[in-house]
Amino acid sequence: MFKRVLIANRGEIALRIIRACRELGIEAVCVYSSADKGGPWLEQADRAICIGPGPSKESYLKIERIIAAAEVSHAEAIHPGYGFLSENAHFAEVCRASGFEFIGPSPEAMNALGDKVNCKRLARKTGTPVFPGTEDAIEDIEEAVKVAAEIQYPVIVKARAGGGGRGMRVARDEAELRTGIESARQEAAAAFGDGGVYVEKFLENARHFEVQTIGDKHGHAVHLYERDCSSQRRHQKLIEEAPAPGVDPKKRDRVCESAATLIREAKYSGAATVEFLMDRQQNFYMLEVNTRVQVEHPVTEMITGVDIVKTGIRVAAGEELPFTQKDIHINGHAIEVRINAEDPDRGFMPQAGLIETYAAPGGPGVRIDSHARAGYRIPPNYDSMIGKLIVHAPDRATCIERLKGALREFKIGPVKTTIPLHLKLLDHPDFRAGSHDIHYVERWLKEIAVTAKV
Ligand code: MV4
Repeated sequence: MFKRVLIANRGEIALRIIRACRELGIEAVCVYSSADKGGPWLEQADRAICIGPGPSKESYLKIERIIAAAEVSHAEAIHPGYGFLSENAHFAEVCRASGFEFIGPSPEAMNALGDKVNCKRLARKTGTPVFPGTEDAIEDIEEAVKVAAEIQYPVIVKARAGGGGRGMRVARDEAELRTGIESARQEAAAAFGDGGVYVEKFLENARHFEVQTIGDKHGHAVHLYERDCSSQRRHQKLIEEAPAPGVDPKKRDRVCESAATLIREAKYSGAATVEFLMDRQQNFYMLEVNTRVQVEHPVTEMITGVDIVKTGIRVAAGEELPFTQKDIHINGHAIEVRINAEDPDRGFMPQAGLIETYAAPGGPGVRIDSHARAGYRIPPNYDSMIGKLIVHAPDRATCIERLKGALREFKIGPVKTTIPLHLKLLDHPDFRAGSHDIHYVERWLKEIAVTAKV
């Protein structure tokens, strides 16, 4: 096992990784920007090294500075967390070339799954369900027009290098397809330096179903079942839960096993998430693979009992997965809400500044992953998530009630947070019925904005 790991991240995920390191007897070295000086998680690290000023581009995204910090601290491995450099294959490559283990997939596996055209090709081969559409990136617009006519409109144009909703265009007829390909190409070239786009069938009113998987360097890979992440606004998830409500157990097993097969065939080691959309008939279509540990990994930890972060470190150190598929079972239900320092009444405006009041809930099945506390000043430079509240209970109905109780106990001020919003969302009839889709939050926000005006 590693003696010392460098954490190339900040906030709650840095703290989560520190905790995992501690349990494994590993020393944790944190890098931080000057905007994060005095950050509460840094107190828990064995060492903290300032790598630059507040803007991420000059600190958490500066590869040379992170490698230099790993060198001076004699770390053996680098954990990227999520965001920042976590899905950057070049960074994974530089870590390897500099003699540090990257805690995550090899650059080869990251490229094989991170490129959506390659990923879809491998998925077709392994029997992971995908949307019908063009098999390669579009070379000839007339070919794409032909495919769209076959699969029928509406279709969606997507960037092969994209993710999280950037570089996408829905087309409802041939004219929209032609302009959509052009504008998606331009956007993708500017955003990702790769103008490759492809076309597939567009599904309306879907649910977002994502399968947690984990592989080792010995050819083993398992799934840890799924999460439903349909509660989102502008591609920012608000509520995540596991398991997905109302899914047929046979269909669940089939799609989860197909996700494990996909990452096994990619020779993938570490945690990965295979994203799907699910339609009303519970047909599944793969969207993309996230080659990192995700924000919402705790709900999966709660229902499976697997420590995903610790296991990710173990497999990076060359250990075999300490369990096989038959050891993994769903126990109860878990829901996570993201506590963001944002004002939902003012367009979700980020709220930087001093937290004066911070009273956290407790009780059975209540977990908080947060770096925040009273006296913590939220810097303006990074994303607004200041913590996650995760609740576990024997069943979904109890879990929702337990979560509402915990949210009522949670007092944070004077900065505005998403706590009051969550209390309302958890009472939304569609969410309670488990029949919600990826658009219900935005639909509901529009409705209440109209009601507030009259
Ligand atoms: C889609 C889709 C409908 N049909 N693909 C958005 C983010 C990116 N991961 C893929 N996305 C979508 N792809 C097809 N063929 C609808 C979305 C989508 C979405 C997906 C998951 C969660 C929220 C979403 C919000 C809007 C659109």
